[in-house]
Amino acid sequence: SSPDSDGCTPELEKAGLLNKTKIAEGGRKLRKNWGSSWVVLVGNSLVFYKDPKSQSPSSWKPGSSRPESSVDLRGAQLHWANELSSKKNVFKLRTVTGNEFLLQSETDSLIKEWYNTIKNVIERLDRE
Ligand code: I3S
Repeated sequence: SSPDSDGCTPELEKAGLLNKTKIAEGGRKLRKNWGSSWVVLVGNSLVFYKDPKSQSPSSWKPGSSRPESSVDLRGAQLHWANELSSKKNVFKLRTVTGNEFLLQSETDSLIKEWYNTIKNVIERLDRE
């Protein structure tokens, strides 16, 4: 049987490294501060962790690392947003609470996969 036969553990959909900056908090604009982030899409949430490569080996404890932040995808909006950055492959995620994030990758195929996967989750939640 699957490890989640009781259906209580949300399914991990995707995980990987992306460049991230938060550009608004509660509708209030923030100064950009790009950084590399380990991004995990699980259940209805996008969860951000520190880039494991930026951590010293001694501080890296598998399973005990806490998320830096997490985003509820219910009611969120997703748009390509190359006009908002000089970087390529940028999309913007806006939560119902007015938090806005830009996510970016130098790898075209990778950013398209992330965009499509997040879009699918948002659309699934819209139908519920
Ligand atoms: O959209 P902006 O404000 O031109 O974004 C750039 C700046 O935030 C810049 O920081 P400082 O203004 O604090 O020096 C960042 O270093 C850049 O990365 C930002 O632009 P990009 O085009 O990389 O999103």
